[in-house]
Amino acid sequence: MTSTTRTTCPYCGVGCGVLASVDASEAVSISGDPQHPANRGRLCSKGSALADTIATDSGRLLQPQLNGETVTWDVALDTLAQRWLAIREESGADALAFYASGQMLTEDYYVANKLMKGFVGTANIDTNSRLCMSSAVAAQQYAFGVDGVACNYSDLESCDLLVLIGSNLAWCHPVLYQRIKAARERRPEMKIVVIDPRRTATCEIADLHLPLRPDTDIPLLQGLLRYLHEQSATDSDFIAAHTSGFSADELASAPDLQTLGNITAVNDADLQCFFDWFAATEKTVTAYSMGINQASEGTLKAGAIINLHLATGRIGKDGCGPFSITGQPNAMGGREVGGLASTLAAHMTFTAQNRDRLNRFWGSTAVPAAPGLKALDLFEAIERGEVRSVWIMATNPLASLPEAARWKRALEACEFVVVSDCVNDSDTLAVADLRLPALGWGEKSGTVTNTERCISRQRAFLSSPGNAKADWWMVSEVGKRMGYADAFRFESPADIFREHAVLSGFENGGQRDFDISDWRLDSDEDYESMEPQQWPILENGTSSLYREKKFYTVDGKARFRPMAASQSLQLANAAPESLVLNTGRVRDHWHTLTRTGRSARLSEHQHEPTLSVHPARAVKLGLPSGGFARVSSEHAKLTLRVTLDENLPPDSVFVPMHWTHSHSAAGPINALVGTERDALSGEPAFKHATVTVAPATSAWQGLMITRTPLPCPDSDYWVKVRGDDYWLYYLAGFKAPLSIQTIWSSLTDMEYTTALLDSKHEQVRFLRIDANERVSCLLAVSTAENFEPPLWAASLFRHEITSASDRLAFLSGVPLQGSTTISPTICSCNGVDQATINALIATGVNTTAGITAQCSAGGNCGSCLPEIQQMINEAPSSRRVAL
Ligand SMILES: Nc1nc2c(c(=O)[nH]1)N[C@H]1C(S)=C(S)[C@@H](COP(=O)(O)OP(=O)(O)OC[C@H]3O[C@@H](n4cnc5c(=O)[nH]c(N)nc54)[C@H](O)[C@@H]3O)O[C@H]1N2
Ligand SMILES: Nc1nc2c(c(=O)[nH]1)N[C@H]1C(S)=C(S)[C@@H](COP(=O)(O)OP(=O)(O)OC[C@H]3O[C@@H](n4cnc5c(=O)[nH]c(N)nc54)[C@H](O)[C@@H]3O)O[C@H]1N2
Ligand code: SF4
Ligand SMILES: [Mo]
Repeated sequence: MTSTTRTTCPYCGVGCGVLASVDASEAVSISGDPQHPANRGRLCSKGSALADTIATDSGRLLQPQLNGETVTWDVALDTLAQRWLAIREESGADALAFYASGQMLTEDYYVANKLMKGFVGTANIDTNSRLCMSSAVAAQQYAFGVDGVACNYSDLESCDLLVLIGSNLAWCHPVLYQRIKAARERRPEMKIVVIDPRRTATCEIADLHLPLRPDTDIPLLQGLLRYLHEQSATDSDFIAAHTSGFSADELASAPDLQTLGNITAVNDADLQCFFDWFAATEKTVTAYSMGINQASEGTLKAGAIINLHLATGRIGKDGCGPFSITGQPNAMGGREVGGLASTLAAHMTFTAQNRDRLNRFWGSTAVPAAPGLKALDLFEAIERGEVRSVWIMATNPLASLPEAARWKRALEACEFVVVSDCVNDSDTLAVADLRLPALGWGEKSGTVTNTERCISRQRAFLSSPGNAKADWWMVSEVGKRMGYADAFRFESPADIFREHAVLSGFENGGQRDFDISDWRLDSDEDYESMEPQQWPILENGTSSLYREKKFYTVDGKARFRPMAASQSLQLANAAPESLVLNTGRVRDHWHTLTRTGRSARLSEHQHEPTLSVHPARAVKLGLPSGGFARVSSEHAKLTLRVTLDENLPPDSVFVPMHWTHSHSAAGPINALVGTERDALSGEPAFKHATVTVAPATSAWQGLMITRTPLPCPDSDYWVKVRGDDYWLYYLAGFKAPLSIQTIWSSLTDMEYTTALLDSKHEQVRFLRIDANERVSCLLAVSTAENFEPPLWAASLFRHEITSASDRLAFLSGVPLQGSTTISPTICSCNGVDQATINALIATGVNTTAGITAQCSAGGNCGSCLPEIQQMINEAPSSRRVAL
């Protein structure tokens, strides 16, 4: 018997509906929910591979642990409650803090915010969303009086001009990207402009790509506003009737087109083309993401985008608007419950009236008067010992915060660190005093809100493993044990959601945009069967904000953000001397690898956290492709493998954010990034660290393949990669070993069975056979510079019993019969690699449809189609460097 559950993908903010089926043998299969309005059955590579990342035993945290010892839930929760009561008694409520996450469900988030702001009595609850979209929040609150996202996904399809700025939608919101691509095929007149220093996979659907110099968005956007004003392409009626703060004087000092070319390094013709399209196209959407938010002037950047839409009246109508694309699955739900230190619940801000209102609603007296500490301020307060205890939930700050190593020391010194997580090996769990095992996706129930304000159910379809519990339950239990039994008497997520919904309407009277109090969810059955639903619901059943041109400011008008304070408007015209380190995402990995790092097929797309460098810059710096580079910032030095990438500007390098200390000697990458942040939102400037790069020559390199994972290898450079039945370790050392034979013993305390010295290739190959005659570990080490890792040998691990010829093949370095050298997987759904696709391109196949027809790549979720297109475009001269 197979049972199928309708649920929602736990990854990105698109919020796709998922059908999860469990058969009699408890095997899980995943497909897209054809009825969900976000995706209509589509899924991307990460969503399609969700079943691979479900783990119930190995790697899971299954019992509460106090100082490394397993304890009962009673001991764990009593200890937490007692410690918090004692610290509050001694040092006041602000000595306590909660660090939450846009990956918590709305119900988890609601109780965490209620506990901290309502009953512990501190606003020190902030979230990893601070690192993600807090600049967009600050910009929207200023402009609209509330943090209300102005668009729906359908606007991305119905607009005539789509500007994607600071967003790599093809990899980060792939299903939205596919929807846009399909819309463009239906309406070829629709134009798409991508504004990103890198030429990303998203550019495959772009009519125009503006590869602007990093952080020159504000001059570009203000220059555009000046141009629109000069061309009389602004909407003066709209400005007069519905906005305040428009300043023509301010625009006079914005750069003109000629100056802009120098500032942004974009050629004049492309700038002119963009400006003309923008001026001429009424139905314009500007969608933005981390290239805008994660900047020292992120709030101003987002404000400059909103200004353009206010000046042209392109908001609150079909196919128009500034669209903040959120990252995490429930960043929007977190905003609704007030999970940021700078907001109260239900889209309320810190006013005396709102505080009083919340105290009365919750039956408390403790709601604080002023905002609490924003993420980085919070960790600084922990460092100073002012915050004495922190509870971290569903986020891995020791990998995701800038200057990551510094917060490791701060948390080690902190009196009482509590971490709730599903896995047992995150960088942050390593420093926790109290570890609380949380239920994960598929095991827990609740709701999430996606980027277009659509609330969907996540439903459990698996039983709870070990002693893991839901996050809302842990928080409620601590609330009860701190003496607030009445306020935390929740029996289920449905109970919590109902309270949250009632609060949204409490004394609202149209003052706050978020009001779902009339949703009919009286019984648990109503909640159980809840369909995905956007808010607000208009009379005609559709959803839209600002349709009535009503904003939530004091005078009901939207506000222009003054730009005079912007430093980047005063930028010198010359290219920066130093290199800019840009960080971001790759297609198949999610954040700090605690989930996608468990899937062999998702790990195949990119094995190592490579440093991408423009070929011209690499020549200047003396960096060979495939060799190593030492990347240094004020904060750290990391060694990374080099990849050449013509799609980068020569003055910047790119490193993916994902690899942590649990996965690589080079992790966390954030050790390099400094804590420079936006003064208004507190969001870190993750995209623009200053680094220097120098070549690093390895003395030896190796590849180890093991059946069971090893502890972190004792080697200068290592990266651990999940394979089907094995783990791969890329290894290198920068000091000459005594002999290459000594390397085996420095990496493992196991004995090898046989080894062979291949002097011709300056290589030693070691092999270990276990008691069942299976290969359990093999290692190839070489002192030669041109070491080719024998990835083909991984196929030995598929065999139950290894034959003598298999062993000989490996030892003699001759690929096994039928095995091929692994090249990076392009299509992770159908397992098609780069070499196969390049071979087809070489035979003359020059369309993505042709490639799909020949080898099925791109035939399932389609996430790889932009990359295949890129390979076709780049053939034959510049292929990506093979492993
Ligand atoms: N595969 C995958 N998808 C994800 C995630 C993931 O981990 N993996 N995470 C999710 C989350 S939480 C988020 S926040 C989103 C992020 O989604 P995105 O914001 O789309 O992704 P990023 O790669 O962080 O950065 C976007 C782009 O900003 C560009 N950029 C850098 N500096 C500048 C600049 O100065 N100006 C402009 N205009 N652009 C610049 C970068 O080159 C990069 O291509 O992705 C979500 N989706
Ligand atoms: N350099 C650089 N750094 C960045 C960024 C960047 O672009 N560049 N982007 C930033 C952005 S936008 C974001 S959103 C952050 C993301 O950074 P994080 O949120 O720190 O990264 P995740 O790996 O998603 O961490 C989530 C943790 O929660 C655990 N978890 C999963 N499900 C549950 C659950 O149901 N309950 C509990 N209790 N735990 C659970 C996971 O195992 C994991 O340890 O990174 C930020 N850091
Ligand atoms: S686009 Fe992909 S990661 Fe995002 S919600 Fe949909 S399936 Fe999940
Ligand atoms: Mo994010």
